[in-house]
Amino acid sequence: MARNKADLRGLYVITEPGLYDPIEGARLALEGGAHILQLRDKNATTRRLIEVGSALRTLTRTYNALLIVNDRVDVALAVQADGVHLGQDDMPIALARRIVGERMLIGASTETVPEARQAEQEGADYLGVGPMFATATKPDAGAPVGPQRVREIKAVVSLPVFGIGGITLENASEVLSAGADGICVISAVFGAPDPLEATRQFLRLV
Ligand code: 3NM
Repeated sequence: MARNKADLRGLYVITEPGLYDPIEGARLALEGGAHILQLRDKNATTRRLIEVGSALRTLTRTYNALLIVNDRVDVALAVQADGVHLGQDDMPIALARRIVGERMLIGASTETVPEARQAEQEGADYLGVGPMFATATKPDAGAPVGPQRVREIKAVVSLPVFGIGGITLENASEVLSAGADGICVISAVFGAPDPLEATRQFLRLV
């Protein structure tokens, strides 16, 4: 499955069932040009994750985009995703690597420079760094770390870095100017009146 790591840049859109139907939302984001799509649903059953993930696998192949599954190594393998994204409380990266092998991408959520260094040492392929700004989408996210954190992390790791958290059309350029290889967005796309148009506008920035 795994694709070239050079694909790890650009616009990374994450599903949020509370805001938009994940399959229809994914179709709009991909039509708008999103490069990477993540299946994220903290409440779905395993059966439902596999159903939605399989549909997203078909869509992402059609649009030549990467598919990443949040948290769940087993679901990522089951739907033949390109990668799995792991938070600080999920399976340790090195252990996930033993399970998924070298071909699958592993992303890691990091907030601090030590976490970023550690994720790189454990074998992550890319980092999500955030929250960049205040976000209502993830109530348990910590205080915003700001685009400066991207600059600090890019100075010490050699992995692609995506800013995440509270990113909008208005502030995305601050994150990119800090050296981010891409941006992750949820509500700025799926909370927008027209997710397709919102995606197209982000595409002009990345
Ligand atoms: N992870 P929005 S912030 C899923 O900081 C997620 O690691 C974050 O949603 C982190 O684009 C976040 O609507 C929510 O702010 C991002």
